[in-house]
Amino acid sequence: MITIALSKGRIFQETLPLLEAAGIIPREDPEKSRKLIIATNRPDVRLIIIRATDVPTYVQYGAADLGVAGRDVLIEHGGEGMYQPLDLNIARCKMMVAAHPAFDYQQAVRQGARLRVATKYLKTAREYFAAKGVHVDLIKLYGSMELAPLVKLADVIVDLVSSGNTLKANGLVAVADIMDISSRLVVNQASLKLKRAEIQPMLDSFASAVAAG
Ligand code: PRT
Ligand code: MG
Repeated sequence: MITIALSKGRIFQETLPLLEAAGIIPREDPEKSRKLIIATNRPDVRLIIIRATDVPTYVQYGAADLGVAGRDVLIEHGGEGMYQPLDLNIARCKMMVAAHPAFDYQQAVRQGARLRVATKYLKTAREYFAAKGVHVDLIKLYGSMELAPLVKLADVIVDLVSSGNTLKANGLVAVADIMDISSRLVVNQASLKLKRAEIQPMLDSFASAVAAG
């Protein structure tokens, strides 16, 4: 049995065509079903539906053989115990620093001010500001980061931006670009050794489907 870990929403939606290219069709739509284990047309392949941030954990411990996770999530997790053989080029967005327009970020950085940064992405934020020599106090949040500068919890946030609508709706502006984000295929290291005969053809199908755009 091959177990593939996916999260609902954009990752599931954008992984579907890649699964199909590998001849894997889910029996149910996880957006409608409450089942956490979803069978496929292939008796030897099943999907598990978990939170996006939990995907690396299931793959690390071999509870899932394969998974799909954002670069943001993989950086925060650390990526131990898994290979990342393929950038699937899906669920694309940017990791950015954003602030209220009344806060002069560039000037604060030039003056060596200590910045209060609210984010879900502590590791990414810590490394980014350390590399720039900017001193920060990091404030961990679990969501709705855009609120933090509005109520003066933080000077800036580090968050993902795709359309930019969320920043705009909350009157914030992007002030720096940290990195491009997309989702990658992750594979448990032991699974690749022990189940290579089943897994390698899937990797090849995913790779050609990604290359075909
Ligand atoms: O939503 P939930 O709390 O269940 O979990 P999650 O946010 O971890 O999962 P999900 O499915 O929302 O995101 C899964 C992966 O999609 C992330 O790990 C990213 O790699 C990728 N991705 C791509 C995004 C976005 N685009 C994105 N725009 N993840 C989140 N967002 C959020 C962003 O945090 C911000 O709140 O959408 C908002 C901004 O979107 P725009 O379009 O208004 O700019
Ligand atoms: Mg989300």
